[in-house]
Parts: sequence; structure tokens; C-alpha cells
Amino acid sequence: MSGITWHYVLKFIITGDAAVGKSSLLIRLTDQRFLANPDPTLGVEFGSKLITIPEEDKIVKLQCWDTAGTESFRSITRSYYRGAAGCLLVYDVTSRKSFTNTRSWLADVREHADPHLTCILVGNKVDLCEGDLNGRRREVPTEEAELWAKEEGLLFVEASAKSGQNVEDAFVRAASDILSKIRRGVFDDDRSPGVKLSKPNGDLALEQGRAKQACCS
Ligand SMILES: Nc1nc2c(ncn2[C@@H]2O[C@H](COP(=O)(O)OP(=O)(O)O)[C@@H](O)[C@H]2O)c(=O)[nH]1
Ligand SMILES: [Mg+2]
Repeated sequence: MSGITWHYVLKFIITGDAAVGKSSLLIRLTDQRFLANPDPTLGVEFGSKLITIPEEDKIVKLQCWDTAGTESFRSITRSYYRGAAGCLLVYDVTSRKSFTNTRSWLADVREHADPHLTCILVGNKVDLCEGDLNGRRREVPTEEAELWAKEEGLLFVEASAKSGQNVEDAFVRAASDILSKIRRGVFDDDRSPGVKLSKPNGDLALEQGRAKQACCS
């Protein structure tokens, strides 16, 4: 393989309550599929994907760490926050409790991750709210979540891992924001642990193999 395969490698974490659809969002991003009954995440899982950021004219390799939302794994997942450049903070639009809990997940992220990290609030499962009848299942109004995201300086999107709506867009928007921070000198490229510049002639297959080994050893 010759030439630059990607310009940046960005470390992302996906966090939020159990069952809001974190693993499903990652599977949708990397495999373009949806599982009605995915296995519950034990600790941390890993997925990787190349995306293009047209506004910055860059190819980015996302390395995503999907964390377990249950209390028993919380201390493990915290150690994965360190060095992340981006975060998907996920709740379920049909569960007010999961939205309320994003406050404590955000506090965790702010305590353990890079202060310049880009965070996008993702209201997942919007497919469950489509149509008049299903509209009643919604427990978190879009405007309320949008307002809170703005107050906290988070990006915001509603998505569905089931239909695929806005899933890649959520990652692209966050990655694009990170690249603009790199351009403005907020992130210090190579010196920020969650941001790595590509090596010319980088071998994608080799890098992916290494990442898998690192996560499973
Ligand atoms: N209808 C619908 N169900 C979803 C969506 N995303 C996830 N689910 C379901 O919600 C449950 C929990 O999903 P999972 O990805 O394991 O959540 P996690 O614990 O946050 O990783 C599973 O039964 C999924 O099939 C979605 O966008 N729409
Ligand atoms: Mg999971």
C-alpha cells in the first residue's frame, strides 16, 4: 500500500447509560448493520473506521472505544477516557432517566479526559418516535436536549442505530470539530494522546492488526 491512507487517527469514546444503544451505534458505523439483541458490552469493546471530512479535506481513522454503561464497570471505563479526542455521550430519547444521567457521565468525562475533548450529545432511538402514535414514546423533547447541549458546549444530534439516521454524521461532526481545533492550535497534533498524525506509506491492515492486539491482550 502506498501514499497516505489517512491524515489523522482520532481516539473516540462512547459513553452513557446501559441499553441506550452505544454498541449498536458503533456496529452501525463500522459494519452498517443493526442487531435487535446485541450481547451486552463487558468492560470495553473496540471498533475502527476511516471517514472523510470534506470541509477539512482530510481522511480520518476513528478508533472508537465502546464502554459498558453499568456501575460495576465504571471504574474500568474511566481509564479509557484518558487521551480521548472525541466523545459520543449517548442517551435514549424514550428514556428521561438516561437523559438525566448524561450529566453524571459528562462529569466523569470532564474529570478524566482531555479538557479540549469534543463531545457530541446523541439522542438515540428516534425511530421509536416516528408517527403520531409512536410520538408518545418520546420522553426527551429535542429542544430541551438541544438547549442543554448548548449550555454545556456540546454538539448535538438525534440519531437511530436501527435506521442508520445521523449515525455517521454524529462521528463526522465531532471529528470535523476536532480537526478545526487542530487547525486552530487548540489540540497539539501529535502531542495530544488522542490525536495522531499519519505516517506516509502507513499500512492500514498492519495498524488495525496492532490495535486489535492491544485491545485484547
Ligand atoms: N429501536 C431501536 N432500538 C435500538 C437502537 N439502538 C439500540 N437499540 C436496541 O437497544 C438495546 C440496547 O442496545 P445496545 O447497543 O446493547 O446498548 P448499550 O448497552 O448502550 O451498548 C438493544 O436491544 C438494541 O437492539 C435504535 O436506534 N432504535
Ligand atoms: Mg454496549
